[in-house]
Amino acid sequence: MMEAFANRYCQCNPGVFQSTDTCYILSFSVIMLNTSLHNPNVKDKPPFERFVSMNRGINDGGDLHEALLRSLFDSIKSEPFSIPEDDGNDLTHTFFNPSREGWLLKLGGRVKTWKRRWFILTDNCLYYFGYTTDKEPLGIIPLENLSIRKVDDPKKRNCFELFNANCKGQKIKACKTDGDGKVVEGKHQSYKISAASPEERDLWIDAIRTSITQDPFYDLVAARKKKIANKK
Ligand code: 4IP
Repeated sequence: MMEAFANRYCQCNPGVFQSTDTCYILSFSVIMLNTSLHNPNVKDKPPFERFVSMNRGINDGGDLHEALLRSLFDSIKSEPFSIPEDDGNDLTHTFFNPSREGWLLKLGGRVKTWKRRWFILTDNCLYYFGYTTDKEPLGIIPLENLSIRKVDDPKKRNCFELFNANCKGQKIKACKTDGDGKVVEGKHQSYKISAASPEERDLWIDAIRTSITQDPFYDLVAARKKKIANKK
């Protein structure tokens, strides 16, 4: 991780260090400084001069600017590293490295309005957001037991549709955030979605098709529910 961090840091900040090794060593030295300054078991708190001498010659034989070391030292001294608590609500990891992501237009469930949404396909689910920077999705569509096909629409081009092939007329299992910020069940019997081009539509269809999983139990239960409803 430290090596990856050093490589990426140097890529994004060219000219700060002579080599990625410098960044790598300094990063370790900063972690050690954090421990020395803030761990109550360490009695001998290093002064700035010791931090400077620890890092002597690490810039390909040369020294780093004292101003840089000073700002690191002061920053860590005034505030130790803190690792954010995982409260189970942080979805950042979920959306890291998705199978596919991009802008699409989605047709509403009951009110048939087209909305431009940022879609992320990952872990057999399709998520949609208002903006690329949103942390929480507006809606989540688990793809289990759904089907996908190309469809035409009089108003929008390059459409495809997610639907329940075996349980026609039933709502798709999905959730969305309503106007008050509450999470509620989705109301769609199908999701009609429009892509910017036929190529994009086909790429989305292929990616979603690959992500769709089939659970036979789900269909059995749905069929039994339908039978009971018909009897009633
Ligand atoms: C809304 O129309 C939006 O299209 C919603 O999309 C959609 O919810 C609603 O469907 C639809 O009524 P208005 O904004 O014009 O009221 P979004 O949530 O992306 O804003 P979905 O379920 O598609 O997210 P219903 O089924 O809740 O009415």
